Amino acid sequence: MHSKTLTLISHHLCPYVQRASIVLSEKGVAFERRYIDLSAKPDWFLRISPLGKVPLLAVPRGRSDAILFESAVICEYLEETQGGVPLHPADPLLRARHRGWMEFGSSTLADLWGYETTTDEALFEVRRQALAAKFTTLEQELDDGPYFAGSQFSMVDAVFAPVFRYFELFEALFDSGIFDGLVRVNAWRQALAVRPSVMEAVTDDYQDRLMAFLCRHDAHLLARSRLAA
Ligand SMILES: N[C@@H](CCC(=O)N[C@@H](CS)C(=O)NCC(=O)O)C(=O)O
Repeated sequence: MHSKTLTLISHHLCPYVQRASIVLSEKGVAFERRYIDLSAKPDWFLRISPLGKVPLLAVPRGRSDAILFESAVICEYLEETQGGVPLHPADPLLRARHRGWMEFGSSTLADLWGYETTTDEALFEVRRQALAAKFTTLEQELDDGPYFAGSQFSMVDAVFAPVFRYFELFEALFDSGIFDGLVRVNAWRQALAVRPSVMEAVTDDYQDRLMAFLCRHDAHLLARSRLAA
């Protein structure tokens, strides 16, 4: 690839892509997007993506771009190289703790994948409980907000905003109880949902695409929503 500006190789539903998009927007960095179909990965993509996954960040450099893979790596690179507001704490100990919570976000996404794709009722319940436990742990970590670390938006917020976005549709379909009584987590969800960088990280048809994804997987979540109707 030979790009003129930073280019984020994307997929419309990918939460890891959204992390990078949010960080780019928060830092006021101009970038382009190139969407790919993960069910029919183009050859040019397979040649440059070591794990065959999005996101990739193509960084203009001489005759051919440097390609970065793995969302956390991309976010850290942007933090180190781009201006704008720092998204990590200056204190090394606090920064290390934030990186731990970013990893906690990835683990939450792994639970979410099972929750949204399984056709099996028992497995769905296991994942529902795992997600409830994750958010209960977060409730204990949060302070007065509105963001993870208080008044300043951080990298941990960029990781959790795409996690919470799933639930804008999922909770409308079926009241899972996952967020019951989690006052701080619920306030955090609301603050993230209206942040411009978060809103701009997906296209307007995001919810339609997510619904189509659930239908393609014949997700148990849809069966629960039919029961609840
Ligand atoms: N650890 C990776 C995870 C990225 C990832 O799982 N991306 C998914 C889409 S959300 C993907 O590209 N999947 C394609 C595949 O596994 O074939 C990161 O943080 O970037």
